[in-house]
Amino acid sequence: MIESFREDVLHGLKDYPKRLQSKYFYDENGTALFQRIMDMSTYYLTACELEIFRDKTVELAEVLRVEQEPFDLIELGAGDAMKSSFLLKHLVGKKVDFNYMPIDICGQVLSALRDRLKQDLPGLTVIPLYGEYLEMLRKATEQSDRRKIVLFLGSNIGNMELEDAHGLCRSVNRQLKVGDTMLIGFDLQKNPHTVLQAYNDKEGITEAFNLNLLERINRELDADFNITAFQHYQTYDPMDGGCRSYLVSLIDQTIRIGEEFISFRVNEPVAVEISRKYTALEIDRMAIESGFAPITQIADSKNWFVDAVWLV
Ligand code: AVJ
Repeated sequence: MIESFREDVLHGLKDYPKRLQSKYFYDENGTALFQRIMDMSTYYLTACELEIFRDKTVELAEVLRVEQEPFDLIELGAGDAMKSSFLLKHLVGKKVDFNYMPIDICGQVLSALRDRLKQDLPGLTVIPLYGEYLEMLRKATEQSDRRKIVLFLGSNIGNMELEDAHGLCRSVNRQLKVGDTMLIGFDLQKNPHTVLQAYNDKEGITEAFNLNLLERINRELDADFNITAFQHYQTYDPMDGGCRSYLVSLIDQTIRIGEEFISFRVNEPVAVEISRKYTALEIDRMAIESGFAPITQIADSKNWFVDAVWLV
């Protein structure tokens, strides 16, 4: 994993314009910072999807056809599984026959999740899968023939450019069989101020979250970034739903990464994250173009966020 991190970082920083991949945010520090983001009042996404899972648990269970047992419930990027826990609790309470397979790229997060679920839901079979989405999904499909329900929550799909998001959904679709289901969380386009504020807090938590990527490169790849020489810059374009964050170099500087050197000009931006916002129409289109049948979209009371249910 270290090798591909180094390759991806160097490849992105030698390109023009420079870029880094936001999937590398989530080391132990980054995961803790993301927890703090989820606690911010302006970061509405978590609260919206939590409301859906808390208040519409029965509806979710129904559209996922959980009465068709047994099945494997696979969660891509499970994190602390706060939202899915409402569904897990409901299913365990109804003695539904299923395995829970959380996938995450943060090992600490996965073992903490397994420990918590052992405590809170002792009747649940948990099979943690540590690694990248598609590799681990492959592992899960190889392990058993049971029907699959794949959860991809939290608008994690938003972290991909449109074509990449389509590509991921198509890859997931190819690994699934007729009758399998995918439930996927999308943040909807809304008032642009609301979106921008969620990613541009004055407390600097989002900035620290972004800068942690440079610190992670220092820690893991023997680099010498001075993080005070970079600044977080956030944009939201309501015309295309792209909410993008950049790290801007504040001075002319040359950074060493292992044995390589990368130069930054003053005010040169590095693209680090997209958190794409969707329309309901784009979501259905994505389902169809990646081989799924869109069944329904379940929204929160503000209609800011939806969990879309797609059938293979
Ligand atoms: C974890 C990918 C859903 O894009 O909204 C939060 C990450 N980045 N604030 C998002 C994030 C900046 C978050 N996701």
